[in-house]
Amino acid sequence: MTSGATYPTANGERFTLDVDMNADVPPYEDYQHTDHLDNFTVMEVVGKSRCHGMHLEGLTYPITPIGMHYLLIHYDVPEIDEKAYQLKVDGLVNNKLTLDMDNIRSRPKVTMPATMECCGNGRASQRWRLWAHVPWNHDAIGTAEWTGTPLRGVLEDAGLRDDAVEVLFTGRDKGIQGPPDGAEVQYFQRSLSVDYVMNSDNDVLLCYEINGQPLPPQHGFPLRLLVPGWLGATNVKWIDSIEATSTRLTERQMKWYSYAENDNDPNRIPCTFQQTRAMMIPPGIPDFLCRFRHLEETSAVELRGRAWAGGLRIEEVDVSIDGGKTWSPAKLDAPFGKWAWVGWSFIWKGVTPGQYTLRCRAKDERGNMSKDDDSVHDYYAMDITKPQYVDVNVYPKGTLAPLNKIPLPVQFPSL
Ligand SMILES: Nc1nc2c(c(=O)[nH]1)N[C@H]1C(S)=C(S)[C@@H](COP(=O)(O)O)O[C@H]1N2
Ligand SMILES: [Mo]
Repeated sequence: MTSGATYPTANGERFTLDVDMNADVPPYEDYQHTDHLDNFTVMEVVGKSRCHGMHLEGLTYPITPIGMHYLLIHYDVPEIDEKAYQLKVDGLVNNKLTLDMDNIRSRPKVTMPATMECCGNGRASQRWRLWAHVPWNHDAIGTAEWTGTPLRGVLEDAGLRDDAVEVLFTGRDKGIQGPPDGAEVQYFQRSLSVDYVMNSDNDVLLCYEINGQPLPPQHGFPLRLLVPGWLGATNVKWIDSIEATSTRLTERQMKWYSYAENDNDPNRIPCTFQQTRAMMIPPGIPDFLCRFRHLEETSAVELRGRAWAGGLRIEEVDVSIDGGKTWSPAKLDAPFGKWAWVGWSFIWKGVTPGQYTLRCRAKDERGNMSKDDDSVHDYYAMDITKPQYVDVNVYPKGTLAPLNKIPLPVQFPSL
């Protein structure tokens, strides 16, 4: 372990394979961060296979098919017998509750589409990644139709006391997490303010269905929290208990999912809402190795994608076909829900042979624009809004006939 590493500055430059394959030293210098885009540690690869992303071609569906929705599971998926399951509601309340699933299902039922995004989405585009987190490409997303009951009703039945300011959610999943010299045994926990969860405009739900199906085990069966518009980690799965407290949790998942300059940063800010972002379906066909995009020259290609901003209206999506030097506005579809992404399309005209880098970015109703600079890069690589780099090779007509040979670029896949 090499210590003394300072806050890493991500230079945001694109990376081409230049690792010395014969070197017998680890290609990263500091213990916690990798220093290239393509030197994923074994830990990251294991994490990324248990926690898969959405296939970006899935952006074509307004509601993501269940198996395509991204997944993030810190420990193990707990096995829960629904018949024996009881949700505990306690802490600073007048009536402690234990509710079974029949009780939960008998309560007012709400269904709504909501886009979920891990705040580490796009982390792999940061040159210095903290390897203790999943190295997401631009794929830790999905939009589902969630069904459940408003959390507010349950808390009203419990009767929050005046000294309750925060609500702590604890999952059934137990594990060990933290820096190697300070890892703790813990249940997955996050907290939210009473003010936020009691405001009916915020649509905080206890969910038991996704896309009209009972939650599958990996998405939180039998009951999970949905805080639409917020970062993924807030949506605690496999809820065991809800506790009203007088203080905000600052440790564990409130600590790991925050903006900070280092592990001990006293000024850390827990992540809240999703950032303003647009993503596109990579056009053409991919190659298996690099996942570059390949297409033949044509008069026009329709580029499509989706954009979202944590519940704010998307005002504009721009597309670039020259790597971000110039941008042109895309056409927006009609929104289909406050908390759901909105579709967009853009006609790329006169697609002639050559190499292109496509990008897209969004602006929300408050004027926030997806940032493309290093200011959004932080220690845990949270809420990176750097637009995708979609590398496209355009060839003369006929080049992509089956069995033709195509030389491949060896470069980090940017999707
Ligand atoms: N109990 C529990 N809840 C959890 C997690 C977890 O590991 N355990 N992961 C969180 C994170 S970081 C994210 S991004 C979302 C992912 O939800 P999904 O797997 O249903 O897409 O769940 C959140 N809820
Ligand atoms: Mo997450």
